[in-house]
Amino acid sequence: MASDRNLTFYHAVPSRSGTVHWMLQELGIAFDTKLLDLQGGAGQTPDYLALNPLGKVPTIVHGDTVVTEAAAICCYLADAFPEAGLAPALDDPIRGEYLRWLFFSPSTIEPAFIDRVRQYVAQDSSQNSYRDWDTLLAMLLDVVGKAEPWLLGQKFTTVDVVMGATIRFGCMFGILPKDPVFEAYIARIDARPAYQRAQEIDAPHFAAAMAGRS
Ligand SMILES: N[C@@H](CCC(=O)N[C@@H](CS)C(=O)NCC(=O)O)C(=O)O
Repeated sequence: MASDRNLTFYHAVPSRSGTVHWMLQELGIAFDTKLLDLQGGAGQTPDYLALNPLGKVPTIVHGDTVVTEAAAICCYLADAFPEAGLAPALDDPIRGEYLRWLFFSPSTIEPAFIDRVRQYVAQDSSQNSYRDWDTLLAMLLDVVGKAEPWLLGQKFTTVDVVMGATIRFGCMFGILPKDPVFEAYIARIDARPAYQRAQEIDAPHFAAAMAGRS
């Protein structure tokens, strides 16, 4: 396993990299943050594009390994730092369920959110990775409703970071309904010290970004 001393996190506030920041705080490891001014073009420099050709955040560089895509980064970090216990072992039968929900968030929920915001409804639901909105929503309410208290059971895992951040985002922006099932799960996330730490560290950057927008 590579050392945690050589971990650089490319971040911008507010953005999806907040999910990775929360994950890093859950791991409790040392890392360097490079805060990018995306509006100022910091994502489009040749050096950054060599790491992330889309010029987006998040990206991490861990030793010689570069990882982009928020869910992939969280999955990588959980395996790279197993002592934090955020990923089931490779031979644990629950690993299938674990990977399923890690991928479900970016590949199934996020496209549904985008279609919903754009008010796009496909004529043929087989074209959608998420089937259709009502089916997806019922599925999310079912899986989050069964969390006891976390999505894979008693133990908090990376699935709660990735799915939790997505569900939180969906509720915050009114894409998901204000359902008590979602609200109770988000309240459990908000109570986590690691989540609060990430929020506190990002708060001044958030305030500066908001001031710049007004
Ligand atoms: N699929 C990527 C999406 C990353 C993404 O869209 N990042 C946005 C912030 S939320 C970004 O960097 N936007 C700046 C830009 O496009 O210039 C992931 O999940 O990490």
